[in-house]
Amino acid sequence: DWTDEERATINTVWKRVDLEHDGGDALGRLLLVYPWTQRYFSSFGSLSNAAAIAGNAKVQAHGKKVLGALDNAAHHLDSIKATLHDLSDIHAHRLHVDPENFRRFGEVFVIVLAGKLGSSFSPPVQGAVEKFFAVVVDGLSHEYH
Ligand code: ZNH
Repeated sequence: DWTDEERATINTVWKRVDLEHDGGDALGRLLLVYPWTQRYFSSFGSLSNAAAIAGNAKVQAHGKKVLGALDNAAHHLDSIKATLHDLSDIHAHRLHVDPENFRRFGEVFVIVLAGKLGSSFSPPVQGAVEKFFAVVVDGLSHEYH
């Protein structure tokens, strides 16, 4: 359940998200900081260093796709699990992505946001964003069994 303050905070923060670029930035960080996550993206071409990752159009395009799903979740705070049901099923049974990576993606996304928002990324803002990602990770992990 969300407090009015959490809802307002997530709404405000989400307006600052750049749907075009922030997902690619976060995915790029994931691939660099946790290089073993690159195994899921063997068709993406060179991911050998920061410049290759940043300049990789497939990484950017995939980050945008991921962020589109997060955008949808941010607009359906009361039904995140249902909203992510099909994606959870795909990641569990077709893509076989270790769900631990959803948590890691949340962490790098929080870091991207913190960098953008600077001093307006206050502790309460971080709290609301972390809670949002916890619920998203829970939803994405739901069909793993
Ligand atoms: Zn993921 C895919 C979302 C995380 C891996 N994804 C995907 C998609 C989406 C997503 C929307 C598309 C689907 C279709 O096509 O139908 N993701 C997502 C989200 C998240 C994620 C929301 C979080 C938050 N993923 C992730 C991670 C990983 C992944 C972390 C690893 C590491 N995905 C993936 C893959 C894929 C996907 C591999 C497929 C790709 C291609 O294109 O093939």
